[in-house]
Amino acid sequence: MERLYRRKVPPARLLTPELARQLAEISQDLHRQVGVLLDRQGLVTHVLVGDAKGLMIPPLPRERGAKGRLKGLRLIHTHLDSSTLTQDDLMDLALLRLDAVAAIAPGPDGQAPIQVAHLLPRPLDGRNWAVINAPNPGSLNLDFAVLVASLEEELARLEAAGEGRGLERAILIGVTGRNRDSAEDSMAELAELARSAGLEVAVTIIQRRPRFDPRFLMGKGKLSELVVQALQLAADLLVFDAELSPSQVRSITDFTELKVIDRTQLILDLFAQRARSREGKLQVEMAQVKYLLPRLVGRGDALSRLMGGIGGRGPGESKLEIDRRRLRDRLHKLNQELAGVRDERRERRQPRRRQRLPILSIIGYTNAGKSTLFNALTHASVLSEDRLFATLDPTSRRLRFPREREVIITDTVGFIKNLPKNLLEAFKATLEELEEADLLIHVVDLSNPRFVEQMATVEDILASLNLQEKPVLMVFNKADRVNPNLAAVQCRIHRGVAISAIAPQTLPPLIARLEEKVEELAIQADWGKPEAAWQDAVSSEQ
Ligand SMILES: Nc1nc2c(ncn2[C@@H]2O[C@H](COP(=O)(O)OP(=O)(O)OP(=O)(O)O)[C@@H](O)[C@H]2O)c(=O)[nH]1
Ligand SMILES: [Mg+2]
Repeated sequence: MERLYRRKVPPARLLTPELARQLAEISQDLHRQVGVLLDRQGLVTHVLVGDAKGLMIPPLPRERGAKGRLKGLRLIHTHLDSSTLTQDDLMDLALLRLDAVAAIAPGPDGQAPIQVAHLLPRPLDGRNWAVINAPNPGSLNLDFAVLVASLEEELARLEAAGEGRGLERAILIGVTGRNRDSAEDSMAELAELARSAGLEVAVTIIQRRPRFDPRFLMGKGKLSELVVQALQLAADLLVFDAELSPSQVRSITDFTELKVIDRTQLILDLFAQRARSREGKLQVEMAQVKYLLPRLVGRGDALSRLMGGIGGRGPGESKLEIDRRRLRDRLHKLNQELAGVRDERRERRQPRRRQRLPILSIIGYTNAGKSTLFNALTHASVLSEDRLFATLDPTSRRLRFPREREVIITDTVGFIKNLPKNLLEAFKATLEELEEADLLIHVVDLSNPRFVEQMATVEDILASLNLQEKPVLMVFNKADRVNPNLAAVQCRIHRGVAISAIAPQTLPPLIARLEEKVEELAIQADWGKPEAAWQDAVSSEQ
C-alpha cells in the first residue's frame, strides 16, 4: 500500500490502468474499499482504506483561493459490488468540490468497470453532475486535464460575472415547518434585508421539514446540494432565515466550507452600516459583541470565515475583534461609554421637558416612510431611502401647526419582526425616548403585501416597551400605490388617515388630525398656550 504513494499519473489521464489494477488487488485482498486522492499533477496525496461498504475521507485542507472552486483533488476508489457511484460518493463530490470521483468494481474475470462523475458548472436536466462509464479503466476515453481546465474556466467566468457587480452573493435559505405562504413572506423580507445590507441574492430556497436537524437545521443531502449550487452561482455565503445556535453555525460552516450567517447577524450588520451618532454606534457594537461572545468557542474557523465582509463589520469602518478576552474588555468599555452618552442626552432633554412641549413620535415598521413623512412635515432632510433601516438615530424638530400650537416631532428607528433581542436591548435607551412621547404616529406602508402583519409587529414591540397605552394615530402611507378602497377601509377600521408622504398636497388632512389630537391632549395635560420662552430650546436637538 505504501507503494501507492509512489504512483504518478500523467496529467491528461484520470488514472492509469496500473494504478487501477493495484487498487483492485489490494481491495480484493482486504475485502475493503481502497482509494487514493490525486492532485492535479497526478501525485497521490492520500491513500484511503475503508470497509466493505464505504470509505471515509479525512478533513482536507481548505481551498487555496478565497472562493470555493474545485478542490484540485480527485478520488479514485474501489467498490466491491458494482461500479455505480453511491449517494455518499456524490455527496463527497459535491461537499468537497472534488475534481472528480471514480469507482472501480474489480470482477473475478479481470474486468473492472469504472464510473466517473464530475460536477457541472450549470445544472443539466436537473442534475449537478455528469457521469461517464467505461467497461474498464484502460478504455476510458477522457482527457482529464482538458476537462478540469474547462470546468475551472467556466466556474471562473461565472465568478467573474458575479464579481463584476462588486457585491457579495448570497443564497437565502428558509427552513420551515410552517405553511409555505408564511415562509415565503418571511423570505421576501429576508431578501429585502439582504439587499439593504448590500448583498446580491443569488437564489432563495425554502425547505420544508417537519423537524429540524439539531446540527445542520436541514438535511445533509440538501446541504450538499447547496454547496454545488453555491459553486454554480458563484455565491459566497449562506444566509439562514432563522437564528442559528453557535454550534449550528459551526457545523454548517465546517460541513459546507461556506460562510454562514443568520437573520440576526444580517440585521446587526445592517445596523452597523447605518449607525451615525456616537450613541447609535456604541449601541450597535454592544449588540454585536453580545452576539459574538457565545460564538467564540472551539475552533475559530467558522468565525474567521465570517470576518471578511458581511457579518464581520463593526459600526463605521472598524472590523470586529474576535479575541474573547478583548471582547469582554470592549463590552465593559462600551457599557461605560454608553452610560456617559446617555447622561449627556438626558441633560440635553431637560429644557424640553420643562417647556412641556407636546412630543409627537413617528414610529412604524422599517421602510414604511417615516423619515419621508418627517421631512415633509418639517422640511428637514433626514436620509430617506428605499432600504431597510435607513434611520437609526432619533431626530427631533419643531413643527408649527396652523393654529400656532408648536410641537416637537421625532423620527425613530424602524421596527421589524423578530427584532434580535440584543438589538432591542441595545436600542432600548433610544426607544425609551418614546416614553416621553405624547402621541405616537404609527406609519404603515399600505403598499406592502405584509402590512397587516407589520402593524401587529409594531404593536407587539410597543407592548414589549410598555408603550401600549400611549395615544396612537394610525397613518396609512403610500396611498398612491394602492387601491383607494383599501386605504378607505383601513382608515375606517383604525380611525386613521391615508397619505402619500411623497406628495405634500396629501398632508393637510393629517396635519388637521394631528392638531386636533394635540389640542385634545393639551386640554388633558394643561400645557397652556405656547410662549416665546422656549424659542430655541429644541432647535439644536439632533
Ligand atoms: N410611492 C411612495 N413611496 C414612498 C412614500 N413614502 C415613502 N416612500 C418611499 O419609501 C421608501 C422608504 O422611506 P423612508 O422614509 O426612508 O422610510 P422609513 O420608515 O424612514 O424607513 P427606515 O428609516 O429604514 O425604517 C423611500 O424610498 C421613500 O421614497 C409614499 O407615500 N409613496
Ligand atoms: Mg427612516
